[in-house]
Amino acid sequence: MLLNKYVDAKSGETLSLYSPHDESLVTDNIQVADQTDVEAAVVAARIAFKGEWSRFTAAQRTKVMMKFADLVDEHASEIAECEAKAMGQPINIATMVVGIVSAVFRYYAGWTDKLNGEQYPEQDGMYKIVQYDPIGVCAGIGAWNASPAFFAFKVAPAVAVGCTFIYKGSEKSPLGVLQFGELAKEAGFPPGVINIITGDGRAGSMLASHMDINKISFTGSVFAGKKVQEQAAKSNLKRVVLELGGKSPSLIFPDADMENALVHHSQNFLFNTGQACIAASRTFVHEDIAEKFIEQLKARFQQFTHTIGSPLDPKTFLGPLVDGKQFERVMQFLEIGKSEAELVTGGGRHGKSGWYIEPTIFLNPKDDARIYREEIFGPVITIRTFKTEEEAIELANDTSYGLSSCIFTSSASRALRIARQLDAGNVNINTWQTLSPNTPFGGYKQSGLGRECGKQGLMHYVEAKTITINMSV
Ligand code: TXE
Repeated sequence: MLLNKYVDAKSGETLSLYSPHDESLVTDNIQVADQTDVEAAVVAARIAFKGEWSRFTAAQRTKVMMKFADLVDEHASEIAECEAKAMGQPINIATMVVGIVSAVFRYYAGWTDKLNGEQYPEQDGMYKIVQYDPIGVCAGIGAWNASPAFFAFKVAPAVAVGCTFIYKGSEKSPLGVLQFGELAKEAGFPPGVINIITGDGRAGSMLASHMDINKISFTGSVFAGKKVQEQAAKSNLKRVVLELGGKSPSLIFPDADMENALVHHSQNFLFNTGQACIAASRTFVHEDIAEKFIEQLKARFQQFTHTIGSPLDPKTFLGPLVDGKQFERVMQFLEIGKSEAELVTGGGRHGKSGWYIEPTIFLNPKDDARIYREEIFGPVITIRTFKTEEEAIELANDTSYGLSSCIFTSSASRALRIARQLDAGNVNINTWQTLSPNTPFGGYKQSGLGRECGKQGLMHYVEAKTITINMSV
């Protein structure tokens, strides 16, 4: 989507998309952007940034952002259907994800006239003002597991402060995001403000290394995230925000509400078929309640097997994995896991067609087990037991990731005592990870760099400028 029009890529190359439900062809016409296409998008974004978009008042930016949010809500079912067809996200979950888009755009539409600067009284004859300028032309690269939401987390704060944007969704779920191009035009965004390109890692790499892009925000694997940061440094040192993977811990104490813990470790863990960076896939349960918890969780996982179905069926809760590559990857982890831990339930393919996996529980993985150390990104949870609070904290923090974490206890003091000691950007007490537009989301350690959502997410799209005035002349 360039200058508010859909255009074919100059590359002439296309990608095909197959349904993860039955491997049927969804489309063979996903355009693959090449350097010429990326260049055209950057030029359009730069012209808009310096031109018409810079003349929009804050109130006018708010107006088009709010209109965009309304249009997204009006077209939620079509957008959700695109996601269900492309990556197999159950239609009800996909519709919920689309709801995040309008919520985030409405939240940031409220910020357009509230990012005030600072003023410092005259000292040593100098009067100082700090103002926040929009960074300029920004780019975003998204993953496939919540494509519309990743678009909103990146584009909404950027346009709210006056930046312009080039967005590339994942080649595994490009269709929903492509709908936003038409809606942005209808909402009143001038040509060049929001540009959407499609393609794979090559197009992403062109964005990360482009000399006239001032900032890039990436959601995806640690491997690709490091490549983006490397390319950003080697090109023009563009600013970088990375939202990467996780292998998040969850601690369950004897005084936890058992039903609440079971719901969160079954239904909420299996949400999106476990394809969530925030999934607490390393569960630690106190030894006093372990046997009962594991027995009941096993029963829940087996019940959820009956919710597996077509992504387009509103009754489906568990859909297929996004594609054959992910399916093979998770199946490999299942086989490896059988030699690294005790298989409690699941452990194989569900059915004979489509990328469906049985909800799986592994118990007591070895400390160096791959299923315990690596992000699997599927409906696969590992469980270990612990005796003391200190041991639980040590186990929880023993990972290269630091995205999310959960604590299940009825003691507020214990919850806060532990929360302070967990190396994670998000700590959830008696609940699962919930994303909210007004609080920062991001990870410690190799789970990322920077934050999205909240004021912190906004500040990544401005540069602070200190103006000093000599009051003696
Ligand atoms: O991610 P990739 P994939 C993890 C999860 C998953 C694994 C692989 O473990 O199994 O990553 O998933 C673009 N320069 N997460 O293959 O490869 C690519 O086109 C610039 C966790 O989907 O990271 C796509 O748009 N861009 C994560 C995006 O990066 C590049 C969600 C993501 O692709 C690039 C997704 C490059 N060198 C996967 N290589 C989360 N945090 O939720 C690829 N891309």
